[in-house]
Amino acid sequence: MVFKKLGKDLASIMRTLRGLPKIDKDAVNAAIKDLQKSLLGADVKVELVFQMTENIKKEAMNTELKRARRKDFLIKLVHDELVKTIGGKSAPIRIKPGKSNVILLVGIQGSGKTTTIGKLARFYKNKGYKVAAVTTDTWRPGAYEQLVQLTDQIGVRCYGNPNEKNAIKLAVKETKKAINDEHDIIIVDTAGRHKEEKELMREMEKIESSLKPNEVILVIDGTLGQQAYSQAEEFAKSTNIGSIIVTKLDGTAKGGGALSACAATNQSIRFIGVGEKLEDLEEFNPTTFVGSLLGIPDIEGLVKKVQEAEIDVDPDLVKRMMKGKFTLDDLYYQLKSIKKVGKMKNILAMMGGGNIPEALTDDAEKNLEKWEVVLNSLTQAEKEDPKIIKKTRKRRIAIGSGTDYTTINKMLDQYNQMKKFMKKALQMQKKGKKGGTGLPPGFDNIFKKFDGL
Ligand SMILES: Nc1nc2c(ncn2[C@@H]2O[C@H](COP(=O)(O)OP(=O)(O)OP(=O)(O)O)[C@@H](O)[C@H]2O)c(=O)[nH]1
Ligand SMILES: [Mg+2]
Repeated sequence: MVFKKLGKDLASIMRTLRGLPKIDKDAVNAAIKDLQKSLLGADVKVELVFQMTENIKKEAMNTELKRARRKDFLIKLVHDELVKTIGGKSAPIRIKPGKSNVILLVGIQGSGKTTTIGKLARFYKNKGYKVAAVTTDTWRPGAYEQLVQLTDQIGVRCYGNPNEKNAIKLAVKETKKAINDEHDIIIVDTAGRHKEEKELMREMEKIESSLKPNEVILVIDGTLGQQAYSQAEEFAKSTNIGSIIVTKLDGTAKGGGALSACAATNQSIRFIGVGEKLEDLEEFNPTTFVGSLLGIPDIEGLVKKVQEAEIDVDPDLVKRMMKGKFTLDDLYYQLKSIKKVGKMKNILAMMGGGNIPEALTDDAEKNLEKWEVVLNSLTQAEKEDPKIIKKTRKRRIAIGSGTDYTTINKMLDQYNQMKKFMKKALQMQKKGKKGGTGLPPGFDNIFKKFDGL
């Protein structure tokens, strides 16, 4: 199993934290100590481990929390630091539709390039693309046969010529053939061995400049651990590395080191190899990956819960909303504020009144820029009472803002929907007030702060 030891250690730290009645300084220190031990055990660089745990320590007790539980907050901190360390956001390979996309794989001898080409070809074929493989390896005995044997298993065509000894000529000629045969994705294998490393790098450089691939992927052996960093640096000097695939993570305890070292080169890790078979390739998504390591199935839910609980609610807006007042300006500024829709959704969710229609908030966020232009053409009276915006006013606004009726109508429509939603929420609260506060817990707390409400 991949990352068996690290996963076991991290899950155990999480279980301990979740079981504690209260998080205090001692609990944080104990968790940090265990975290350091498990990361160092997975070959993550010492400096990196200390930097990560220092960040967690600094924030864990010092951050003033609004509504989130400190326990959840600490788990989120650990999660966020781990995600950051192994690569941040995931980034899949960009495949341009209707074109022949050339992907070039480079890496040192035995890193797993040829095997990974078979795996990638299978991955993309299963997604419905017409895939081809090309070999340009003139050094390894039987390199062509190896790739043919792999691609035959999945019915993917392999281009190559074992009699051609010039790798650059081979690359250009065979890739051209694959393009003429209208393949969507052409994955090109390169040599890992050469008479000397410098020459290998020069060959890679030349192949890259003649093929102009959409993406150059560096294949790195995961068993290298943190040494992966210097290898990635070396390749980056001669080729335009776009991303990395880390292989052999199934048989090593140094996976944490390999992933964090690759992430430190500022390249995205696109896939990981987790076995010798063609199906042993996984798309790499740091968030999901860390989630599974921590052993909390709904870690994303927990992270979101903490984020939402910590969103600042503008007391003035809430006051106005409670009085049934809500202008176009309010809508606009709330959507524009840092957390945008999240913030608005949060306020509305706390007011109760059912689910907020997704389209409402999503469209609003998308159209924000256009709205800004429209709003600049409105009078204050129109902003405060958009009901008065009828046909002639709309005409004036459309001309003044250089937008069209559809944009104006859409904005008004969304405003009306939002207002209707709030009205319903307020009614529900009033009903509830007879028997109790009627306010959901989060809302209750916010309103305790305001006079006269
Ligand atoms: N366990 C495991 N083995 C792998 C993985 N990927 C590749 N291998 C094995 O690693 C060895 C080398 O793989 P190749 O694909 O031939 O490596 P290469 O980079 O093409 O090697 P050269 O062409 O000689 O440079 C083979 O025995 C593969 O089966 C993986 O994710 N897990
Ligand atoms: Mg090979």
